[in-house]
Amino acid sequence: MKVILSTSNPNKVREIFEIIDLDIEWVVKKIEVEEDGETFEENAIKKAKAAYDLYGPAVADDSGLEIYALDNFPGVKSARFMEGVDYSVKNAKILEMMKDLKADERGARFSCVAVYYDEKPHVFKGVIEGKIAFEAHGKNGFGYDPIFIPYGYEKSMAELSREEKNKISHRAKAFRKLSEFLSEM
Ligand code: ITT
Repeated sequence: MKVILSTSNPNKVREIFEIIDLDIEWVVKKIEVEEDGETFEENAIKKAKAAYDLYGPAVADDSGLEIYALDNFPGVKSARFMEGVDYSVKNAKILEMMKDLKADERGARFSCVAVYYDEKPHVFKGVIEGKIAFEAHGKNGFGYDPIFIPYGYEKSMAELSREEKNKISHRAKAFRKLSEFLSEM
């Protein structure tokens, strides 16, 4: 079976290939879509449908960080917040915005909505709860991983190995469900 993986983010591609172990011929495509939805689900469906309309059965994800004390910022704007600027600078900016918040006021979560589109959308969701660190740590992963400490851990997501992140992450949870769905088709 051939499936399009629609994303412009090579880190997502790597993680998704590490999570899904199925006999599928993946074709990665970058398709420009305006991500103007109000939810991860709306945007993920939009991305997957755009790929499906062009090439056939397709997978996409929309994901991001939601910080409770900041009204779920950056949320669906996770990729567009300070777009074009290095994540070390974006992460420093978030830490600066949160400098007066105490440990118990730093709750946050990563969400991922993965969509398989084939005539209609099939939607799979994953969330990981945690908190925002006081300093950025770690070099693994990507994006906001250096400032996110998963619940039950004392290190950031960027200090976890790939295998550890892929056991617990929002993306792993969503894509394991998607993988199970594809394996039963
Ligand atoms: P595509 O839309 O082309 O797939 P993107 O990077 O623009 O790629 P999103 O619109 O889903 O993807 O934006 C998600 C952003 O949220 C991403 O750029 C990161 O900044 C952040 N993010 C998502 N998952 C993450 C993860 O596992 N670790 C760290 N940051 C993550």
